Amino acid sequence: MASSLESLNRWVEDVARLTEPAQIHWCNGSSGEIRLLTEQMLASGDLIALNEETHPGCSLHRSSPTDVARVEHLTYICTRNRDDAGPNNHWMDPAEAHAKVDALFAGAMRGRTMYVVPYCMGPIDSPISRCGVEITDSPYVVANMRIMTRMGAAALSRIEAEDSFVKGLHSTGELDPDKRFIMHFPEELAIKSIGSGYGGNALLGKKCHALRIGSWQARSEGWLAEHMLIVGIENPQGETRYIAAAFPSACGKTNLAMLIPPESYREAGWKVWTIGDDICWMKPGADGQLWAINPEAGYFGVAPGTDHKTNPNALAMIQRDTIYTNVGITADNQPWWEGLSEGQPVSDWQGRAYDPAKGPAAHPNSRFTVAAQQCPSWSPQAEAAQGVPISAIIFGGRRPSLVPLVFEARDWAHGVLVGAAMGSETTAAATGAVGVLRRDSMAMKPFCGYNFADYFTHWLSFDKPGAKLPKIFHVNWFRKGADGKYLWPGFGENLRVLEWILGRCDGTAGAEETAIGLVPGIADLNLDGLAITPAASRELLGIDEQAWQSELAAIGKYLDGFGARMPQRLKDEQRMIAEALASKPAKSIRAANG
Ligand code: GTP
Ligand code: SPV
Ligand code: MN
Repeated sequence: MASSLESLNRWVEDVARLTEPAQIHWCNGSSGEIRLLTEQMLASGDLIALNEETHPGCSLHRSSPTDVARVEHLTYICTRNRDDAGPNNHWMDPAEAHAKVDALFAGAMRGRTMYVVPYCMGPIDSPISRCGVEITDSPYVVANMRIMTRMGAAALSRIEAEDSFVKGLHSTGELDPDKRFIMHFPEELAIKSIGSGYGGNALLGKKCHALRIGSWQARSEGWLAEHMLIVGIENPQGETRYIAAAFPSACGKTNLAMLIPPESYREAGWKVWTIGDDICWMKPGADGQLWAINPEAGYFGVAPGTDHKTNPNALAMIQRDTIYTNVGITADNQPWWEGLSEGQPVSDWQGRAYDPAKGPAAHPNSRFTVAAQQCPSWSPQAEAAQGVPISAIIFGGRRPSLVPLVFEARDWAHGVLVGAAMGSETTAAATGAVGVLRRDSMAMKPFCGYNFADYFTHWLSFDKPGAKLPKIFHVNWFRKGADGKYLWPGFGENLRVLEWILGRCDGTAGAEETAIGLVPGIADLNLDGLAITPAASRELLGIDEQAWQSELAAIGKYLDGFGARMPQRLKDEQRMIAEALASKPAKSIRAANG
């Protein structure tokens, strides 16, 4: 069998023949290399220097105004059998997809440099990590990949020693939305992305590899590739436990991963340790627990809303050596976005004079790219080859009504249903309408590289003898009162909910049984010092079982939409809850009555 290096060399030659670059640069990831690349981008206007005194080493990139978010309608899973991609994905026949994009790649790199970017997703020495190579003609993508992944010489050595790697081909092409495609070929471990230079469309290690191709590999190899943050919670006794949480895009993962405990918790000795803010790879260990790594080495976080009050750790980590994309700038050249309490924008994200009538200064999906280590709460365990053991898995989304602040699934299979049934309002992280409620199973609707029905079967399969699985919970920070305002203060205060969750894992926290799961009574949550009325807390924890009956009916319909591949076990769970809601009203409203 040909070695990986031979296969890499051959692929680079083939791509060069097709795309006709002026030169080829193999990235080694060194500091000299990135210094030179940054100078070139500052000279070409790809990057704009920011205030060197307040933000040393920081720069701004303005993307094309038609290229500001992931494009789910142009993202395809190309499997030989259409059913393997499932109703949750756009599908194209692999041969047709290759022909379609190869025609766009022909000559696409003329006059440009083609960068060959070897990278490793996860610590270089971790058995859970996987490698890939991205070929791109965007120096901005190279600079981002250098922050977001372990990129360069060490990754190339690992690739040489292994027998496969993910091949990702990217070109910004003409940035024409009509000539834009994000194609995945899981059976070939390949990605072809053209026509976008933005985020998950272009940084192929992230959503394309670590989730879409990763989830496919995970199923065949017995692990999980998930759209989850990983956070360590250290209690006053000095014990740290790890939680993984799946929220859809722009629904609070980065914020929860870096939360700063409320003052009373800090004084008592609680600490929070950040492992990852977007992606989690989990594998059962010899001890039966799920062990997790963050395959990324940096954060590509949402800028708007990041402030001292909401996410002080994030604000602190982005004061130096950060790439900003599509934010506004102040008169003295500092980055600015909506929600930042200091400074005034003079230019908006498109470089126009700031005019509130023309919209926000920063694009709602504007982002920062920063090395993980710069986060004040960064955990050295993020480098641990074996990963960290997961005690609890949390699902959640933006639900303005119905869904309580927190509830616990009775067991693993119920938890899988809770994840599968997740719904959330859409956000600016993807092109399209914002604020529309849609099902987003496990926050993976845009990212699962295969049929959701098979994915749920895979999740269910972890429940086997000897497994010491995490408990599963659902949270909702976004429930609104009659006045349209959030009922829950969120952000740092979310630790109060995490404390209850960990208390449930220990068996020390109380809960009330309802048809939808175990809900804390008001006395089970620590609400000391919170300016929240008893009526609001009752509303936050309350269950309107009539509304839940319609929700369960909608969930049943959603599951049926996947046809014969949908596991019966999940349908049974749905039916059991629907029946319990219909037959046990007295018990299920206990939480609502406090
Ligand atoms: P992706 O990077 O797109 O996957 O997003 P994410 O899940 O990491 O979301 P992020 O933490 O960046 O939060 C997105 C938005 O939600 C920001 O504007 C936050 O201010 C807001 N947000 C985060 N946590 C909370 C919370 O607890 N309560 C409220 N009300 N808003 C929150
Ligand atoms: C998301 O949309 O979930 C993100 C941003 O984390 S992107 O990298 O564009 O996918
Ligand atoms: Mn994300």
